[in-house]
Amino acid sequence: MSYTTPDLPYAYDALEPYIDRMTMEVHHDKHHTGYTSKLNAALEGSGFEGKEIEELIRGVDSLPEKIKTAVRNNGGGHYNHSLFWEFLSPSGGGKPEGRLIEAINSSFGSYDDFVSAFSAAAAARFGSGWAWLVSDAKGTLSVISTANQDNPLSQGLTPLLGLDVWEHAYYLKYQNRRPEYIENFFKVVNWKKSAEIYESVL
Ligand code: MN3
Repeated sequence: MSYTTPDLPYAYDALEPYIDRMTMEVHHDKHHTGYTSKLNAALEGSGFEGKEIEELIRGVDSLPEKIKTAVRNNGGGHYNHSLFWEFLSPSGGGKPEGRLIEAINSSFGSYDDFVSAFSAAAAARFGSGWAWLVSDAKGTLSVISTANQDNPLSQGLTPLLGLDVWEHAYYLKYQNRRPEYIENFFKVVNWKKSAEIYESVL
C-alpha cells in the first residue's frame, strides 16, 4: 500500500487569474508528486508503509530515527499539499458561514482581523513554510505558521486552512511579491472545506 498524489479537484487553469496554470502544473505534478514518491521510497520495508498519513504526522516525534525526517519533510509535503488543493476552489472566496465564522469572530474580533493575522503570519514566515488557521480540541481557533513542511497535527492542532508560502507556490506569477499572492489567495479560498473540517473537530 503506497501513497498517491490525488488529482486536482478542478482544472489546472481554474484558479486564474489568482493562481496561474503553469504554477499549478509544476506545483501539483512535480513538487507534490516528488514528496509522495520520496515518502513511499523512505517507508518501503520500514513496517510503517500504508499507515494513515495523519497518524504518522501526528506522531512524527516518536517515529524511529530512520524514517522521522522523511516523514516530517516528505510525508508533511504530501499531506500539506493534499489539503492545500482542497483549500482552494474556483468558486471560493467570500466569508465562511455557520459555526466557523462565529468562532473566527470570537477568536479574532472579526473576519477582517482574522485575515490580517493570517496574512501577517504568511508574510513573516522567513524562507519556506506555511500559514495556518488551526483549531485545538475544544474548537478554539488560532493562526500559526510552520517551517518547511511541518503540519499543525504534530503540535496537536487541527489545520482548518493552510497557505503554502514556499516560493515554488507563487514565484512564476508573483516573483518576490508574496503579499500580493497572499491577498489573492483569499479570492479562491474554499471555506466550505474549512467549515467541514471544523465541524468534525466539534
Ligand atoms: Mn508547495
